[in-house]
This record gives sequence, structure tokens and C-alpha cells, in this order.
Amino acid sequence: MKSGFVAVAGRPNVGKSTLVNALAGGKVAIVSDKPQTTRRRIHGIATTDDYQLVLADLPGFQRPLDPLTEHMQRTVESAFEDVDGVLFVLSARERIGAGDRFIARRVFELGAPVVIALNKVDRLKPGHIATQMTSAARLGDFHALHPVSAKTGDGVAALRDELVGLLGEGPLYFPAGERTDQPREVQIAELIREKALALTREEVPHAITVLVESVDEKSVAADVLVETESQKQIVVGRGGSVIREIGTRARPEIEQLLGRHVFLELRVKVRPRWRRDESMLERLGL
Ligand SMILES: Nc1nc2c(ncn2[C@@H]2O[C@H](COP(=O)(O)OP(=O)(O)OP(=O)(O)O)[C@@H](O)[C@H]2O)c(=O)[nH]1
Ligand SMILES: [Mg+2]
Repeated sequence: MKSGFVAVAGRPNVGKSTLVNALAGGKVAIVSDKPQTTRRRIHGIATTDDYQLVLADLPGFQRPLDPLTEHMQRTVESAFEDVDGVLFVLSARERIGAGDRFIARRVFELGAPVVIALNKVDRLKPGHIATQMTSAARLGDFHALHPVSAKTGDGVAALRDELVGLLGEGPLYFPAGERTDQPREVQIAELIREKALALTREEVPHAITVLVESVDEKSVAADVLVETESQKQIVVGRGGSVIREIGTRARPEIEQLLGRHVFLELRVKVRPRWRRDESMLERLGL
């Protein structure tokens, strides 16, 4: 049995979580078109008879702005100790530049093999992909470089094989059927947050967090927290239209997770400056 851990590095929004989901073969991390979607470390686990590959999805590398983003950056830093490899994700749709070089300096000095995934190659012209691969190759002494599309799945199987190749003999770290290490309440909160992110923009997504208050046989109750009254108005929407839509989108996925029908009760509340409140961050597990 081969087993081990691979940490996922990259700038915000390059598709790390989408790629972890594709590699794990199911949804473990939420995804959005806004940067800073992932706030905690999430293990995505792929297990077969021959191997267990544990991917650590992480927040993107960033300059901390407040206690929340400080905690996120600390999560990133601490996740690169004791890994069998690093999966360094780049977006082929953006210029490979200073931000990527900054991260490259950090990941290549770790001593673990670095596999570069040049993501989002779907619908790009071959010539453009080739140019981006050349720029990616200049970032450091990589073990392998794979053009992939986490969205279409192109190249994902080959990338998974590459990562499995980094693993040594080892035990099963997680039960064979388990795809993530996240507690059920956290998974539910994240699904709700994902829908809230999709329906809001500008500063609002960053000010949203979700706390699940209760899960029982028939119902799930959760609070959607924002920082200001005007953000609350946006998340509630006219006549409650936005929060209702968040619930409509989240409920089927929550029901799939729980394996039963539930009534989803969402309340939007204002928690001023929760991103700066250490006790709140602790309660959220961030
Ligand atoms: N076209 C295309 N879009 C992609 C691909 N992979 C991810 N995306 C999109 O890129 C955006 C960001 O994806 P995420 O997986 O949330 O990115 P991330 O790197 O985890 O972002 P953070 O958690 O904020 O650091 C989403 O809108 C995805 O749908 C891809 O292969 N092709
Ligand atoms: Mg993410």
C-alpha cells in the first residue's frame, strides 16, 4: 500500500479546490469565482486497493489583511511540513508573474518534489498553452508539469498517477470510503457559504461566514453571518429573495450529504467585525 500527503499551493482563484475535487473524485471543497473562497485546510482523499492519496486543499497564498487572512496564511505555512510532495497550481488563463514567483520561492525551498499543474487549459489554443508551459517551467526545479483542466477533467487522471508516484509505503490514514476529513456540520456550513458567495459580489462574499446551529432528523438550522446591516440587506434580498435562493440551492446538496430530506432554516445576522474577533474565528474553526 502506498500512502501519503500532498499539499496544494497557488494563488487565490487558480482552481486549487476544483482540482482537489477532481482528483478526489467528488466534491470535498467549495468553489467560487471569488478569490479567498477556501479558508481552512481541507483533506480530499482518493483511495484505491493500491494507494491512498491525501490532498491538503488550502487557502491561496496571500498578504494578510486582518486576523482572518492572517489565520488563513498561517494555515498555508504550517501545511507544508511533512508532505510527500507539493502540487503547485497555476492558471493558464492569467499571466504567470510575480505572485507565482513569490510562491515558487517558498515551495521549491521545501525540499519535497513539486508537481506543477497548469490549470484551466480548456478552450485555450495549443500555442497559448505551450507559451504558458514554458513560463511555468521557469519557476523552479519541478518534478513534473501537467497541463490540466479541473473543470473538464482533462489531464486529471495522469496528474493523479503522477502524485501517487510520489508516495511511499504507508498505512491507511483514513477509512477507505472517506473522501474528506471535514465534520458534517462544517461541510453543511460550507455548502451554504458556497451558494451565498455565488449570489453576492464585491466586498460581501468576504464578509460572509456560516455557522450551523443544529442538525436533526428533520431539519438543519444555520446562521449566515455578515459584518454590517447593509450586507445583511444584500444577503436577505428584496422580500427575502436572496436568502431564499441560497437555501433552494444548498438544500439538495445538504440532503445528498445527509441522505435524507430536511427543512433548511437560514437566518441572516450581523456580527460586526467577526473577521477580527479571535473568539469568533476560534468558534468557526479558522
Ligand atoms: N475554465 C476553467 N475554470 C476553472 C477551472 N478550474 C477552476 N475554474 C474556475 O476558477 C474559479 C476558482 O476556482 P476555485 O477552485 O474556487 O479556486 P481556488 O484556487 O480554490 O480559489 P481560493 O480557494 O479562493 O484560493 C471558479 O470559478 C472555477 O469554476 C478550469 O479547469 N477551467
Ligand atoms: Mg479554494
